[in-house]
Amino acid sequence: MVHWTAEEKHYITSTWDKVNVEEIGSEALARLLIVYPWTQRFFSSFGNLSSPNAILHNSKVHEHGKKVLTSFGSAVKNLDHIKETFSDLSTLHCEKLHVDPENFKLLGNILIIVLAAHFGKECTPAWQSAWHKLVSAVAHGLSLGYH
Ligand code: HEG
Repeated sequence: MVHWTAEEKHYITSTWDKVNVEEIGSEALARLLIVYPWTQRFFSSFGNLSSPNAILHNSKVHEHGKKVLTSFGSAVKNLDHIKETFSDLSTLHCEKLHVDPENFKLLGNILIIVLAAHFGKECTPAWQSAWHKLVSAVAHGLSLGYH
């Protein structure tokens, strides 16, 4: 189990309380699809992903980004049980969706960049360290069901 200091919990929850999951989630997913275009292959049913502008304004990207970040939020609410929280989703991403778990790390890093862009003043080294620890724990939890 990952151990969290009171300071780390503070950096995570105080920022999370201000996050608009649709805005930040869609921005993070859109940036993933733009910066790492091979990730688009998982979203062939999402329609037009042919340019950065198309991706940023694609309503399915917005919807799915919101879904993913809402789910990410369950880690914030269950910091001491991240593995258990993502065990079903891990199996789903492995067995049904065939998503390479390396992509969870890419999305986590992009999420930190998007959060830093929105909440720049909070982005101290201690804040970054807490958030890196969180996105790594989520990526790890999501990869445990792979075989
Ligand atoms: Mg995944 C579906 C969560 C990263 C590709 N993802 C889902 C769903 C959730 C979720 C909650 C809906 C599951 C359901 O319908 O029961 N995803 C989730 C989290 C994270 C993540 C929490 C990382 C923080 N997902 C992720 C990444 C990719 C991906 C990096 C691919 C690059 N997810 C993916 C696809 C689907 C989901 C292709 C199915 C989309 C659809 O067709 O509706």
